[in-house]
Amino acid sequence: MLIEDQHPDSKSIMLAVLGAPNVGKSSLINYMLGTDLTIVTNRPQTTRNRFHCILTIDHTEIILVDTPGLHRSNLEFNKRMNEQARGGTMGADLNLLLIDMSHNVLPQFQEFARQMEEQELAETWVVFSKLDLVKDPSALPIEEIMTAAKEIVPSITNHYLLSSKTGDNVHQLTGDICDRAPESPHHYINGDISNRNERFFATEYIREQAFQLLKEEIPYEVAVLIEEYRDFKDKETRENVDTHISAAILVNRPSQRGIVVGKQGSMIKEIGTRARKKIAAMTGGKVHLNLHVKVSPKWFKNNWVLEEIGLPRAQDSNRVWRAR
Ligand SMILES: Nc1nc2c(ncn2[C@@H]2O[C@H](COP(=O)(O)OP(=O)(O)O)[C@@H](O)[C@H]2O)c(=O)[nH]1
Ligand SMILES: [Mg+2]
Repeated sequence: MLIEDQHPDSKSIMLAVLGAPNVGKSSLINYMLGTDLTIVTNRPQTTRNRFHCILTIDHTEIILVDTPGLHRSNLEFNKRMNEQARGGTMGADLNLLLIDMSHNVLPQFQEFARQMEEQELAETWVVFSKLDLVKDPSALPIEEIMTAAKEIVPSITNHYLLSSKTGDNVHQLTGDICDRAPESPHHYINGDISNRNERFFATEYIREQAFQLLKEEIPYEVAVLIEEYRDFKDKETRENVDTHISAAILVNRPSQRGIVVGKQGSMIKEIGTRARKKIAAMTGGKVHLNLHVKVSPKWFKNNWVLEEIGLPRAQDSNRVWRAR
């Protein structure tokens, strides 16, 4: 959708934010937006869906597409996440390929090229992330690395070294993105920061806390389904005063129920308390959050659940009966 009657200097650019799990894609987006919109944890594969985050600077609209990190897998669930990641490059004017500087960098380019298969990519800027973790960045043979990288990913034209923790060099990147943006009407109303609604982010914030608080493999076997989401508005001001949310935390195995509930309900209470704070910061009103745990064996193979959490069938989905 295009918004009519726009300023003649309007510019708009869409960027796909790409890279392996845990390289710092969501952190960079949050830093650029200036809010903790998209969820960040110290575990790989936290982001499961792709969505738009929007930042407007003067008359320039920057649409950042957060994507799950690409990773090799034959599991249906992972195939659908990979599809979300690959689909993020469609329609993008520019790709930001994040490479974690605190690890060996060239294999990350190779893995990216393998994952993208033969897909044609728009112009790609490399973002070497986590600069703060590198002791002596000037000792890195960046020019050599870039020459090798361009052979692996030919769409690369430019590169940045930055940290989303300290903010070093992020403004330089943001400025260059603004300069690169083509003249175009805006796609979102000024003030919108995402194409996903508060209900989507509510599930994300619950999942974020589950990811942070639960140990080992359990977070990966957790999904969050909203069962009820109701806003109550003030009769006069029409402002949100109260949001009532009921959500189920799905687990794969009966033994996981007790772990998510915790001793005398302490774990689920903690997840709820932390998530509620983040949701309330988003809605600006009071939030009543009711969480319960539901055992749903192999939910990650269940098409209904996958659709419900925003992962429709992928091109290479296992099911032969997929809808065309
Ligand atoms: N030290 C440091 N850590 C970072 C930086 N960017 C991200 N991280 C951490 O790396 C982890 C993964 O970040 P996240 O943004 O979720 O990565 P994503 O999976 O690519 O979206 C989190 O623990 C972040 O706090 C950075 O610039 N410096
Ligand atoms: Mg992420």
